[in-house]
Amino acid sequence: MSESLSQQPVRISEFARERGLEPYLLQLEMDGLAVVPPDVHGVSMDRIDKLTECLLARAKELTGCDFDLDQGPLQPLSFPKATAPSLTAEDPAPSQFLIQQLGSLHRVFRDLAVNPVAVELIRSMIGRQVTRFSSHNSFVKWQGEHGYGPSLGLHADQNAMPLPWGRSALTANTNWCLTDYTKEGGALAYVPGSHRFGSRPAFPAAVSQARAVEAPRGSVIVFHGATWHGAYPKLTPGMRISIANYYRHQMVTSQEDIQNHFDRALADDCTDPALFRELAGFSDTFPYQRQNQRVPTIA
Ligand SMILES: O=C(O)CCC(=O)C(=O)O
Ligand SMILES: [Fe+2]
Repeated sequence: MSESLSQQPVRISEFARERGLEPYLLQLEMDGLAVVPPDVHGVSMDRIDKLTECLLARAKELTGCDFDLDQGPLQPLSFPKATAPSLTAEDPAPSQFLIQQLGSLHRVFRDLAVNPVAVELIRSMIGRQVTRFSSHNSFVKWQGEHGYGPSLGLHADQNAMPLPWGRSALTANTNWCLTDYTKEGGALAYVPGSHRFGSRPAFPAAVSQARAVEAPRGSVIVFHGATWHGAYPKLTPGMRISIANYYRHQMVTSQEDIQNHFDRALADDCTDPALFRELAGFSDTFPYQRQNQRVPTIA
């Protein structure tokens, strides 16, 4: 290594140092994923209870079905028939769905999206000034043999981006565990260090390299957009609930159109409105919706 490279200081922010984030920054660098416990991210277990309660209420609102944390859905559920013919003779019964646009649902979700520790770790991968929200979703799951099938649904969140991928993340994710994550209970699956391959998952090798991310309720799993991940089927009774607050580089399209369609008054109703506005991209130049450059006129 050249002298100038070897002498480059590792820059860790004052905030990261104060909050003891070095081990998590190092693990993100090495493995492309880190599990951060409540005493480090600072979200109380009361808040985790509140988030869970809001999601169970929203699940009922969307489906009409009652959900119980220990039992799962209390009535049988099916998805509306797809218009295209199914690839498999029999679709497995549904055992999960997404609750979307959480930021508009309740202030507790907006507070979570600007959690300073989560945002610091995400910015360490994407870039401090260029990090934006992509989407705020909840994965709601219950017992079911199939899950994502034999592939475990392994993917990199930045799969859609053209190759080659560089070192910095084009997207990065947080999965807040609102229930315990165990392998049998349908934990996230991931391939340690796969973000350094800089490519999409290679099958079938990826499946045998995958590990369960086991983590107690209240933890947040933070991962790089190039990290190969999926999930194990939920084989145990009861529910598995997470919140995926997903972030992007400002030049990457967002999943949810927060920049143009998010209620500004709601954005101001959270623990850090300035940060929320910045991550929402409200003041970004792109995409513009009208002529935004000066035009000369006859002098
Ligand atoms: O928990 C899951 O089922 C998958 C989560 C995931 O892929 C994500 O949040 O990007
Ligand atoms: Fe993903």
